[in-house]
Amino acid sequence: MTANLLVLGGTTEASALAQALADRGVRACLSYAGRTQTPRAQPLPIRIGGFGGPDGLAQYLRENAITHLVDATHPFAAQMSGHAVLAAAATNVPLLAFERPAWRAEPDDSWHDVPDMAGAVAALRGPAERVFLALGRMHLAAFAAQPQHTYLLRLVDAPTAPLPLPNAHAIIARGPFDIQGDIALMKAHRITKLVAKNAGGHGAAAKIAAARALRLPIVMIARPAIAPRPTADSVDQVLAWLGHGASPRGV
Ligand code: 3Y8
Ligand code: NAP
Repeated sequence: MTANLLVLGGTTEASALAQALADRGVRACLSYAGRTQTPRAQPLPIRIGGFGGPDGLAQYLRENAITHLVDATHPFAAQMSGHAVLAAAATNVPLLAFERPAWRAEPDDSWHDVPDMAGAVAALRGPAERVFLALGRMHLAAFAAQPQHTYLLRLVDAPTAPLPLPNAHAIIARGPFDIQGDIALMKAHRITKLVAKNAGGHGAAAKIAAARALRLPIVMIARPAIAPRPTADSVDQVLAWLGHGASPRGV
């Protein structure tokens, strides 16, 4: 059977997989939700936009004769991942989640682990600080419950509406980021605390290493639970699952 993949993308891992699949001439399409204005150019055909829930995804799989579904979305894209489990089961299309391991605190780190976004908001109770809220755009409004802080925000696209936080400065930047750049950024803004999702991977890790270098405390948001599914944590494991040898680029 000739493979015909649908890769749910939006991460560094998805981009690395897309390159490996293109290098091997594997027929595949990379899917984006349409959260950003100009997603990174890819070496595979892309599609942009939701499917219309799990049934919509199942219909897409059938109509496009998809043979394999790879969920390479971000660990916090829990709804998409849940829909992928349901649609794969409904259509008997094999599913593999390509996900990166969570970050782990090192001995001298000062992490305040919280279970979810509400926990992160609660963790910011207390006197005014200078907080680097490196969560993107979608969850900013929740932090209006802690207006006493001065916030540094990093967004992929320029905001189209006023920011929901009274004292906030937004920089517009798309990762992956680098440690020296994030150290300089946090120093320039006299950051005293970082709030981050436990995204894992390399593309968002710079700020964690930068906070470590500056000995700053981190409010670390744990990943949401996702229904059980087979997982891989490297491009080569995905290629092996597809019946291909290791990628020629060793990615
Ligand atoms: C639309 C696709 C690639 C993928 C690159 C990774 C790395 C750089 C770091 C910080 C944290 C954050 C955010 C982040 C990173 C990678 C990866 C990653 C974090 C793009 C992209 C899409 C998105 C969506 C966007 C969210 C936001 C989250 C910014 C493309 C660039 C904070 C997550 O404005 C918005 O609506 C943005 C929304 C979901 C989280 C949020 O709640 O706001 N990602 N990010 C995907 C789609 O449409 O399907 O534009 O090219 C992809 C990447 N962002 O190919 O190299 O793999 O994680 N993305 C977090 O991790 O906390 C930034 O500033 O340090
Ligand atoms: P989510 O909350 O899990 O999904 C919400 C809805 O968005 C899904 O039900 C689906 O709509 C649509 N969707 C999500 N990902 C999609 C994809 N790759 N292709 C097509 N439709 C998709 O997702 P999210 O957290 O908003 O993340 C959206 C995208 O940003 C994903 O590609 C993810 O990998 C990327 N991303 C997210 C984060 C983050 O922090 N959440 C970080 C980096 C990158 P329907 O129900 O209509 O199908």
